Amino acid sequence: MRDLQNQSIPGTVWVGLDIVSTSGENTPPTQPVIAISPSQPMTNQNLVATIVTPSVDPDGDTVTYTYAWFKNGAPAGVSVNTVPAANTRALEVWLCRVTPSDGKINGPAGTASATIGYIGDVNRDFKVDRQDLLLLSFSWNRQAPDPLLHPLADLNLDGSCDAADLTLLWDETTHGPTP
Ligand SMILES: [Ca+2]
Ligand SMILES: [Ca+2]
Repeated sequence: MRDLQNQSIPGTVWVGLDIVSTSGENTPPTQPVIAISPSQPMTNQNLVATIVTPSVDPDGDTVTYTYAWFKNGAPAGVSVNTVPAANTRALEVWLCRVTPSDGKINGPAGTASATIGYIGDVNRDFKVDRQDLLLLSFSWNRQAPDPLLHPLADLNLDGSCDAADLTLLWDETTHGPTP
């Protein structure tokens, strides 16, 4: 050990000294809890990753997040919180990984995933059939925020279940399953 003039300090001086490190004390932020909205997306809906429970940094540092999306397990090249509906196809599994950072070190990432469903698949069994039409009839002529309006029965996302949704369903089924 040396003093400020770079002279060696005799061991008798520093024996018993407490050495306090001023580096390496940083603690990473905690793992965030992530959700994808909507949780049961149709092919005409954007995917939005939301932070349900933010990361906490024990040192009080400001936490920033980086987003990485994966489609069927492969990097999708999306690094923001939203995936446009045009990028998604039915049956794809999309996962968002959100990594917190305090500017110096990353904390553990939080993830959420959602499977893309067909327009008109109200019961979410990845087929569009008469069972879905029956469920759609229960929501017929209902408007948000009516709790009996099934969110997957509002096919065109305009807040109600009516003839416009049937028209969209007709288009989807006559042109084949929703891509
Ligand atoms: Ca179905
Ligand atoms: Ca509608």
